[in-house]
Amino acid sequence: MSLEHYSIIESTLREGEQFVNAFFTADQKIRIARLLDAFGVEYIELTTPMASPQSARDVETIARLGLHARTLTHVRCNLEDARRAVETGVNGVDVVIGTSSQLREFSHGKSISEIIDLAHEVFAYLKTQNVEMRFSTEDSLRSDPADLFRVYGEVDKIGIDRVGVADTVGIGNPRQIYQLISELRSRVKADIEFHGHNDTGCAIANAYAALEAGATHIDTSVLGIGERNGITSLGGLVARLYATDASLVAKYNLPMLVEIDQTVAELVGVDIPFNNYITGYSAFTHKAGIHAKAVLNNPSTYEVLKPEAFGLTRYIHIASRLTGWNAVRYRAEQLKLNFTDTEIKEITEQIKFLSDERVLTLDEVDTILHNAMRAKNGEPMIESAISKD
Ligand code: HCA
Ligand code: CU
Repeated sequence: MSLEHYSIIESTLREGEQFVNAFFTADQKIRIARLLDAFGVEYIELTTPMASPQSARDVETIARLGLHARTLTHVRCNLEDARRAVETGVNGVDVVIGTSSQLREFSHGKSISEIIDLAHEVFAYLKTQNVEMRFSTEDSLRSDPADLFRVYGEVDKIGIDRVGVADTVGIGNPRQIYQLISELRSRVKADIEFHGHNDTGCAIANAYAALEAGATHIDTSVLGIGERNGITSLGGLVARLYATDASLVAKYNLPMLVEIDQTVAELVGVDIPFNNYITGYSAFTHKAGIHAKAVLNNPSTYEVLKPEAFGLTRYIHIASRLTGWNAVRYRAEQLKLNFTDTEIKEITEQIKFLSDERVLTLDEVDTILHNAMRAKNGEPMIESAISKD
């Protein structure tokens, strides 16, 4: 298991640009690159300079920012693309070509032998250029394993740095990814990268299985944005690794995730999904009385991620019929209101009763608490939002 020595290849500025709503300007790309760099990702992958003149200028600009992260650009397996990639000044070139029968037939029309010949030509050139070299097989999961291992074996003999497995269509499950990467690990010397799409909800689990099987590099994008519904998300991978062992992600500036997710969400015109890993609206909210009681005693009862590690705080939701008196007492203490347990239990019954009638807000619950204290002290009630209805 190479979990301790993995690197993130952050592809928001390549795969992420393939998300339907992504139209990053040069300034926006620089902003994203700097945020990711400050977070501490090891690599930033950029759209091919062949895409458009502006794309080429943007790769050149970001390659010259002097980031800590190494810059990569992503190109097709041909000499012209490889030359143009090197000219941009990036640290590494990620070469990709489809190996499944679907892509060989309907995309580039090349046989496995022709793919191997092209790879020889491209890497013979790149080897003279002092750049990191990666070769990846698009649609690896639907490729014939015999073809895959033949191609990977050939590029490994050339002495490239990294081979990539790409689940381009999101069809793989963790067991299949584990098997494929384990087999590949036993066959090549090169580092192994995994790139997984999320069409069937397995992208994070697959990336994790890849690491367990010996992969050394994982592709991510912020919020998982990419073609269709995207790939392994940066925050999701971090959450998965943190839950295994917080030291695995100690190298990253975790509190920056919130700003990173918010920035990219805004730039592509979406909200952060409510159920997003770490930064989702409800990620650290506890509601049922039984959960709230235990979390108040010890957060690890229902939290495998510590909100404080990400600069966030947990929230105990009390304005519902599922609430419990421990949670209500906690809220009363926050408001500096002292009740006996019997009183708190009565107030809790009142909250439950009202919640059965309609949705309550936290403000309304606070008013109930304040009024209970006033009643206890013989003071007049404050005007209650509840009675207005
Ligand atoms: C794509 C290409 C790719 C490449 C992945 C890689 C994929 O189809 O847009 O270079 O490893 O998913 O296969 O993103
Ligand atoms: Cu992809």
